[in-house]
Amino acid sequence: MQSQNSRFFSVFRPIVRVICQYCTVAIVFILLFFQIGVTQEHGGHNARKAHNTPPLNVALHTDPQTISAGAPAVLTFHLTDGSGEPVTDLMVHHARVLHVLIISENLQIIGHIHPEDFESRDILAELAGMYTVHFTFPAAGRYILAVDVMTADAEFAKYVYVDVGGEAKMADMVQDFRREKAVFGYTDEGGDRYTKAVSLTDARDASVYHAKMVAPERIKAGEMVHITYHFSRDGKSLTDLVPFLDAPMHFAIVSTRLDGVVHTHGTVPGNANANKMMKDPHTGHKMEKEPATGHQHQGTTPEKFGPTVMLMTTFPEAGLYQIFGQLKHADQILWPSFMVEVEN
Ligand SMILES: [Cu+2]
Repeated sequence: MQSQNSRFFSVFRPIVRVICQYCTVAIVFILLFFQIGVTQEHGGHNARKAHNTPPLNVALHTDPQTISAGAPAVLTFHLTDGSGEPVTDLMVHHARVLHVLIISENLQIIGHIHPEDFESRDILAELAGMYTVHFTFPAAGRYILAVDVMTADAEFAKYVYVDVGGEAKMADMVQDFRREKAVFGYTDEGGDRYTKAVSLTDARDASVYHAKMVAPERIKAGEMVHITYHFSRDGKSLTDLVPFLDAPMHFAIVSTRLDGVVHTHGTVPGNANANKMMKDPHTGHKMEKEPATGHQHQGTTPEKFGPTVMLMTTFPEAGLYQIFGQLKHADQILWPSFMVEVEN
């Protein structure tokens, strides 16, 4: 009986061996798959902590090489990795593949543009890591350009400077600590686009809104601050603000040091109506960045909201900061900007 049994198994032994080999290969594949999945997940959420986060370099080429105030300029950002290879795996975040915030050294002029905003967008060049935007700098002087991108590995905020020549001199910086202001609406160029420079003192052909900002009397460096905005027009609170680039409100926070730009987003208080929410793809995204730099994501955006929008942020150092805001009502884009002093 025993010998018959072993003969029986000897017939099946090669088959069993083959099945076992297949099983081993399958298990190895399954383990590898999970390992890769976990690594990517980890990379996405703790990008800055991961040792293998590839560096990203941004070089700016301008045409013309020397930019003059009032003359159109072509700005091409060349994105490369640590070994000089073009970075081509950019992901769309906040409805754009690459965000450029342009802020003048007097903290009075702002631009917020993207390659997608221009009909001349060149996809082939982008595949070689070259992203182009067009901008007319309205006054001579220094500008900081913040470039925000997101890859599968991490989010990056890079800064470059542009020195603009020409006749039109930049106005002196104004220390304006008013907490209520008239805010001008600029007509959207379609698809959340507004490609021109906006000057805080410039109000041509613009409809008038009213913005009130409430900030703590004393703001300390390194401490989380809650700032509240309230928007109205003709004495009536606005309850039909609409999302702008996948957020209730965008912010660019810059100090007089001109050493960086915090690009962050507002939230709508008491935003609990889940049915009316559009999912923010970055909800729950834990940012592991050096303080005071980069793109921060918070919460979800309802289809209609107002009149209140909240900003939660931390100012890294003592100093004078301009908080440029950007939001949308109907087809009007508003740029409510307020100055705060931060102490140690
Ligand atoms: Cu943007």
